[in-house]
Amino acid sequence: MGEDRYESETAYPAAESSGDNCQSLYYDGEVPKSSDLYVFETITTFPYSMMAFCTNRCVDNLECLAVDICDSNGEKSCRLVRFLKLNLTTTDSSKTCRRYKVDKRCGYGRHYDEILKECKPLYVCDFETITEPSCFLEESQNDRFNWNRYSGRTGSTSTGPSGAKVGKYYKYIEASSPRVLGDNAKLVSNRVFKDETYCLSMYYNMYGQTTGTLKIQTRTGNDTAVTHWKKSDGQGTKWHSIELYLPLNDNTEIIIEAIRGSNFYSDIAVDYIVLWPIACP
Ligand SMILES: [Ca+2]
Ligand SMILES: [Ca+2]
Repeated sequence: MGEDRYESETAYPAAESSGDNCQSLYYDGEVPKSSDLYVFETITTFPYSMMAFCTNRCVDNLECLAVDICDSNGEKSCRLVRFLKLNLTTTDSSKTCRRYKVDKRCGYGRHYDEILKECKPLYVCDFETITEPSCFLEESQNDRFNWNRYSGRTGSTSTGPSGAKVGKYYKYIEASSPRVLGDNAKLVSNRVFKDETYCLSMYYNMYGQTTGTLKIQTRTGNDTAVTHWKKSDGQGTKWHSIELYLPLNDNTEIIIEAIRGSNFYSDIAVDYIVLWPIACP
């Protein structure tokens, strides 16, 4: 039923002026109607052409990464979405929206800047490949040990994630011997950033009775590092997400640091770390 209902969208003619705009979105699949998406505008009044209407409000909007066309009980709405969250697929067609992503053909790991009208790097660390050109973080040598790139459940019971949040691989600190209380591992940025607004989004998992601390810092030049976010102790088995405003310039380094707690139940994992060249929601 869900599929058929939406087929009729093509019957709504795009407005004359928006024909080209509609071409810049492509159908990406179904997503749940209710979710923790960052919807920054929802339009419930159904205009003569929902698709064209929504598209017009999305194109030339730096924040708009997708338009969702939703339909429940014959009532249509659309929502403009930024910060696309992952793992949204659902099999319940009564609770889905059709997602149209903005298609600027910048290629993987790049983002179209609607203001500058150019493709810019979208910094992504997904850890799916050992060499990851889009990743802006690397292992620090200025700490006690390195993060592990890993897939599946970590070696110790009752600590660590059961698998990656996105894809197959993630990075984590292995808290077992020889690690001791206070041992730290840092991921540090290896790029020069522009003096612009950035938002860092990240999934993290801090499962374990004796979990230590995970923090996100920036350091400008030789200044003391500034802590922007910090979490300590066990946070349950689930992956959590954060979005964090980071003030960056061409002299700023990003530091993601995990610190081992009092016992080996202290695996800390991260996945799908993205640095967005736009403001946080
Ligand atoms: Ca991953
Ligand atoms: Ca290290």
